Amino acid sequence: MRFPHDFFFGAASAAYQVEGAWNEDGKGVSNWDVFSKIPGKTFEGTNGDIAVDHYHRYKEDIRLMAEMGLESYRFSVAWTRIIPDGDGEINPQGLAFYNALIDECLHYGIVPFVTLYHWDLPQVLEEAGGWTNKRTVDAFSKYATTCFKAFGDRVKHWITFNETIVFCSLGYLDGAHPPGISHNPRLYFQATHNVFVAHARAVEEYKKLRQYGEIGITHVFSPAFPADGQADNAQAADHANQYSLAWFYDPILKGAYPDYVVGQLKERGWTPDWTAEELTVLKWAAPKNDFIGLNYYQPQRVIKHNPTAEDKPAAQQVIAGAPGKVSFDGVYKTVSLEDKKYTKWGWEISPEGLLEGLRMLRGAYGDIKLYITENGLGDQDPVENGQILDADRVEYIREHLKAVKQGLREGLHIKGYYAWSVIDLLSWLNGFKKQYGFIYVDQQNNLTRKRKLSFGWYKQVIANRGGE
Ligand code: BGP
Repeated sequence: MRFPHDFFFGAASAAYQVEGAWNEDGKGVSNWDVFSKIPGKTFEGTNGDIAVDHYHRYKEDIRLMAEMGLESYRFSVAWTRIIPDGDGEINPQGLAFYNALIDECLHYGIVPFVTLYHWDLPQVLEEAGGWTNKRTVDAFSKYATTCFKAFGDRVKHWITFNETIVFCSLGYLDGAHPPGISHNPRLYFQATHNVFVAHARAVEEYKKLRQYGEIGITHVFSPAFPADGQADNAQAADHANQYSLAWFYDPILKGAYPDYVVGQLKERGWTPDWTAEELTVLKWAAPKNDFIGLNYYQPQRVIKHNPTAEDKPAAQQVIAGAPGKVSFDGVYKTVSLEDKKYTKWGWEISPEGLLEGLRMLRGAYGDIKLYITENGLGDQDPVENGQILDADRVEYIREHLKAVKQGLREGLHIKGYYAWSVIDLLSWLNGFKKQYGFIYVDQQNNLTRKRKLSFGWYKQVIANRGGE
């Protein structure tokens, strides 16, 4: 079986991780521009001031993507280029950059898939409370509408937010992302709710414009499975799925929050400040979502945890991170299992987890339209005689594509696969040490681009529509 002709073989990036040019052409300052410069916050003090200089080298990068046969490029827009102070004046130079980027993609027949928010919030809004302040929701509406109007004639695929669970949990439970707050579940849930409302409003705005494209959201997809057959652990996995899956997917797809979590929040005093009008907007927008984007890296293996004095208050299990953390309410814990394979960063490699998770998702939400918007191997790639021989990445993507293929055989509506990442880029907390790209960026030699082994391999996959 080959992949259908309307299935996109793509790859992804995000503005802060690739663009650089952090203060050029009228761009405003983002929360990451500030946060990454606080000593000790990022790996060896790396930041996105230059990143991989995609802002200046996008033409070369897109030419390489075209050579690879890439069908679609998922990238994000930096809010601070479009509206530098968050909700004030529009910056024409910011619009010009993305117009040029989009046109360059279209010139080669590469379909642009645009994420509006991949974590770089205007600093002015962050200082006013970020996603916990409803002013940010209004500001996002204005920003999103500006993008739809400016680019919507050529961009027909929109993702509002990337991984709400990650930027909210790392921002308000773990303190590892801006605004750097730890152990505050009340703010965490408030921020997630505000993001869902901002998403719903953007869907509303987009549909009003009648641009006849599609709009959705990208969530982390890290389904939880019990570590073994014990009933307690099965219950703990259910609990994990309620908090890390249902809390995020239900308001988008069902237009209402899961009763179980709502009850728990009430008991603990963590219920967000939500209005009847906001809850109605969620309900209204739910059936208008065109798709859900899934970022799949690994499943969660879960056991029940009995909190002790030492580990409370516990940090949030960060979904995209390595196992070993206790959930923020202390109820469960994620573990590594001896019979599983892990990356150098301790992320489980499990194509089966993707397939099983997809089946679980269908059970909960029916036959929805899906894109795999991120999946890939973070590695320190082996360089031999100047060649980047990332055979492990080839193996990783090959196996995950097989799982996607099996999902298609079973009738799932998966419409595309975006490898993370198209090019080596800045990892938020791991700097340039951890690479994901098909295109290598030589940090020692003026950021020169080189094709990796995986580049030629993915090219073949695309040319043969999934046959090798
Ligand atoms: C996802 C993010 C990406 C990317 C990826 C890999 O959570 O959407 O932006 O960073 O994870 O993460 P890392 O760089 O931490 O390995």
